[in-house]
Amino acid sequence: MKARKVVIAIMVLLAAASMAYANGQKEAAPAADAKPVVLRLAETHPADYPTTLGDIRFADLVKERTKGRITIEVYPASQLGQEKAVIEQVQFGAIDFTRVSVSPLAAFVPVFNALQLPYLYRSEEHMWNVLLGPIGKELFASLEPSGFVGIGWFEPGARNFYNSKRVVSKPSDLAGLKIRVQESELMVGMVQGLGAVATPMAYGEVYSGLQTGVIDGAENNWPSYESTSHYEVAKFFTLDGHTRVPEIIIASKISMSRLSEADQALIKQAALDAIPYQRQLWAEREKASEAKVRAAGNTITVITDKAPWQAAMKGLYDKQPTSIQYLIKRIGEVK
Ligand code: BDP
Repeated sequence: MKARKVVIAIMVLLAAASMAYANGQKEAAPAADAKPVVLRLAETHPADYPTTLGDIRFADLVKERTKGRITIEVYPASQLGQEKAVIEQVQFGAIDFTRVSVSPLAAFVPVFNALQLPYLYRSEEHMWNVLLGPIGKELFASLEPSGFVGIGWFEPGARNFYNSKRVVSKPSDLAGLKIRVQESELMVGMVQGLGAVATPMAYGEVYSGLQTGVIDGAENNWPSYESTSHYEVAKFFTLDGHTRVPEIIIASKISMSRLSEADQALIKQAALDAIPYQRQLWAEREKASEAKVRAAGNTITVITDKAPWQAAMKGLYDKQPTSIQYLIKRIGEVK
């Protein structure tokens, strides 16, 4: 009888000890003996641009929350390459993270075209409700088979046409102008629909393209138009707000798979937590850039009636495959 009680007591003690060990292991594993990790993030914009500052906030949060164990080095100003080449390197795990426009990413994962159609969102708020809701999550998941992990979104502002030749106040004014677009088939289609000549080109080549006359114009938001000095060589700006092309932070699936589950979750959370800061900086920079361009005396044409622009781009919607048509419908239903 006594011996049986002793055996039971020992078993209970052993079970308790092994549970305590397991719990301790769970909590201690990521922090205690894991080695320091240094990862790289590629950014196309200069060091003081809102997306770059958002990337740095993300990196700081990761550093702080891992007590310095994981460092993410942010490389601004296309130091690691132009967006398309960087996305390829992220796919191979040669670069760990990048913040890019969804436009070149859609060349790798075409379902992302659904996020960059012209006049898709009713407002900035509508876009954010899409990105942070179920559709945004599904799109993150759709990146994985191609070797990417979606971790965050940043504010892109609305894009507008600009050129060095003339005032553009209706779509037909664009006829024959050579307009640079991002490296995206959809953007080529959009500009062709407007009757202009679409020239896909990396962002970093646009300034010299405008200066040498290889292209007549391009399209972008206020901060990009200003920070690249495109406004100095293409002085006619048309506020038509044709697209909002979300900015996204992606990680390499190869790089992420080398980290513990807990670290992967921490990184994803840090990217989401950097969003409000970037949005705040964006709002400020958008105003500052507009003020600088206006002060420079550029010709700004405000489009109040967007109907002819929307009509010219309708064909693009009709051309989309059913998977995208389905998403467009769901995006329209988001409040
Ligand atoms: C800017 C995006 C940047 C793109 C660029 C472009 O922030 O990621 O590379 O447009 O037009 O607005 O290529």
